[in-house]
Amino acid sequence: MLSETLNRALSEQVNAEYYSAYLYQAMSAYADRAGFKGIANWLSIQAKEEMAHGVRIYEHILERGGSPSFNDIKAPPSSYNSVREVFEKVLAHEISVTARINQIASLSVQENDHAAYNFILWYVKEQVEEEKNAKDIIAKIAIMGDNTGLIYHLDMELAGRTFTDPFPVEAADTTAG
Ligand code: OFO
Repeated sequence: MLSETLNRALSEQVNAEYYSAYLYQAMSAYADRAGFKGIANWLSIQAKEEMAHGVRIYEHILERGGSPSFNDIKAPPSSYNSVREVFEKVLAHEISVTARINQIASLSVQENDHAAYNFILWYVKEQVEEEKNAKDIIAKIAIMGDNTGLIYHLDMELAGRTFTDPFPVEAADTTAG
């Protein structure tokens, strides 16, 4: 059974994951309008992944006998000045999400809740990947500078991203993270 504190922290994280989805969908709309369809695709798939992250936490709360709470999801910024700014904001956002996830991991340890700790470790690992992905794209953009032709090359590369369910096994096995 989840403690009230962890129930609240996990419910807030569901909200944060949904906000991440909302944020990346807004960024995707900006990229689409700016003519970068591939970057829009990458961000839209990122938004879908964030929804899946949120749903999985929601499921864990229920599996543990908790009660998910639902709060307002704040509106994300919708205007950006450049693709570089978008990805710098993706990285800054992911760093803030990592801090939230680490806090839940610490809370699980404090409360001696091994199931919650085991569950949240998947997210700890995921955040390493999320930050690395954003950093890699920012590094590429830094090399490209203001060369619009090269940005279109990045656009074509990011057009190739496809959605993969982050929890294909866990969805069938409710004891897994
Ligand atoms: Fe849910 O991983 Fe990004 O925020």
